Amino acid sequence: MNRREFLLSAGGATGGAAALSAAGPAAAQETETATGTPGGGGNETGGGNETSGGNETGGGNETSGGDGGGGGGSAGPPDYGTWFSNVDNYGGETVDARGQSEVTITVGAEGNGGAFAFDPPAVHVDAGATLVFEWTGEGGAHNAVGNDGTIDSGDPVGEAGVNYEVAIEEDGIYQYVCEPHEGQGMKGAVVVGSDYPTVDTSGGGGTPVNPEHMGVPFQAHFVGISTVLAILATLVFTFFTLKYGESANTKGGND
Ligand SMILES: [Cu+2]
Repeated sequence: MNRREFLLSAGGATGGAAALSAAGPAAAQETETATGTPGGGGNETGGGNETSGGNETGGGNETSGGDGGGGGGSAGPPDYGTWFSNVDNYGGETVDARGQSEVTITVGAEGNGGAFAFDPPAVHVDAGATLVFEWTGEGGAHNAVGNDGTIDSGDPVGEAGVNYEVAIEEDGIYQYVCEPHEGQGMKGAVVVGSDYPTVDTSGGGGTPVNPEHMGVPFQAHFVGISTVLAILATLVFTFFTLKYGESANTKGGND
């Protein structure tokens, strides 16, 4: 073999090696591409973004925050509890009648499967405003009776007209029913003044809670105390070992 043939063959071998090495990464790339496709399936791990829907579970934390701050809220809507759960003509609205000295509530309005409704079912008035209960004459005999006696029109009556008036001086929420039609959902509520139970909508940020009242057993603090003591013991032991202890690398100290 002469030098030229050697160079040619060597070049061919080099070229072959280059081709191999070129094919190698290419194959590797195809492998990576093939891996990339399942990786695209891994984009369905992006379906794990629905784990961010789990953040709405964190919204559930806001619910618990709402529970914590329930007492302190002042700007939320009136808290009727479950009072209106069976009242068809209540749609979540409290009619704002503040600033009016007289507020009319219709008795025997359409609703709850007949003329079995108070209208508006929920109304907000100033303290001392006169509530004028006006009967439509429909739906039979009605009355308006609260469980604390503040609102009490007496026995049910059927005649149309203003059959009852009352002015409430004390702030609060006053719930009342029509006794003959309470079962149909003929119920109402009057919010008086500015001092009344509210639904806290702030979603957390309530009054800071004393950690000792958060349900953590006091014994849990001993875990932290023990940890600190253990660290201190280690530091003291290290100090005395370094200052007075012997080392395999020393030959009897300074003497
Ligand atoms: Cu009634």
